[in-house]
Amino acid sequence: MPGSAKVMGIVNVTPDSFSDGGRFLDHEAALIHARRLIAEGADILDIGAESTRPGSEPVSAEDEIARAVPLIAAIRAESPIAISIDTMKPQVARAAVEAGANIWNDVAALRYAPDGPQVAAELGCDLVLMHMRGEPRTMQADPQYDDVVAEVCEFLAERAQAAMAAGVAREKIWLDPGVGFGKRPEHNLALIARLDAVAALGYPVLLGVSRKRFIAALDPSGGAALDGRLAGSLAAALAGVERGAGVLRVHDVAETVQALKIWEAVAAAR
Ligand code: HH2
Repeated sequence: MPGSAKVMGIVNVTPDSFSDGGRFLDHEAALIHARRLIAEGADILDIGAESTRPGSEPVSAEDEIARAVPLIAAIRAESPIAISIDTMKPQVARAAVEAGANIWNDVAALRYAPDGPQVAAELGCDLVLMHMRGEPRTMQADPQYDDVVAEVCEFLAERAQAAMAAGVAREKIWLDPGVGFGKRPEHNLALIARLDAVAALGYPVLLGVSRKRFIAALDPSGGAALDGRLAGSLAAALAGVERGAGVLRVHDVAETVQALKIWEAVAAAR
């Protein structure tokens, strides 16, 4: 139902340092951040151990597991909050679910490895299938679409079918148009504007617009820095909720919770 969106808070554990000391400090900082997002009202925490920013380099499954799993276990030891693992790799998803994660957030929509659909079915957790054109290292090179909304919807419907064909239950599947993943600003805007078309596929819709580059494209002066994109992030998120987004993936949990409260109160006051 439009107007009752959940908030998924982003917790990245992507250290610059690979030394043991660096890893421990990154873990502690991520745990403190997770606690803060829970206190601010997050419904879900999304744990990411591999950056998927445009141009980012891949990380090995072993490194992803070494970063994400201790953090998931530590959060799970102190909170019943829903936890998602943001990974393309089935073996990372498996290790994360064994450590207490409830959701596999897969930006590759089960295309990264041949055993993806099978592992998703075995894990039995909730599953986010996201649209991405290309792969993170090169996806922003020159993305082209004839009809971005129709093409994204067609892709998501096909990936949901592929997941179900492997044994994933229909009610476990969420869809995400993948804002910023192989898309120009006008593609991102069209997808937000027509998010109702994604919602019409009949699955819950997740939307991730927080601090993304299209905000800077529309507001080059204010949005140049990541911390100058909050207002734009909130505006885009609420536009998505109005069109059927059920989950918002965000960095700024407290601000998003407040924006949703006001938006929902206004919607209820009609
Ligand atoms: N965006 C990013 C990562 N994971 N998952 C879903 N389902 N939808 C998204 O839009 C999405 C996602 C962007 O990641 P990155 O640029 O690496 O940075 P951050 O994790 O800080 O948002």
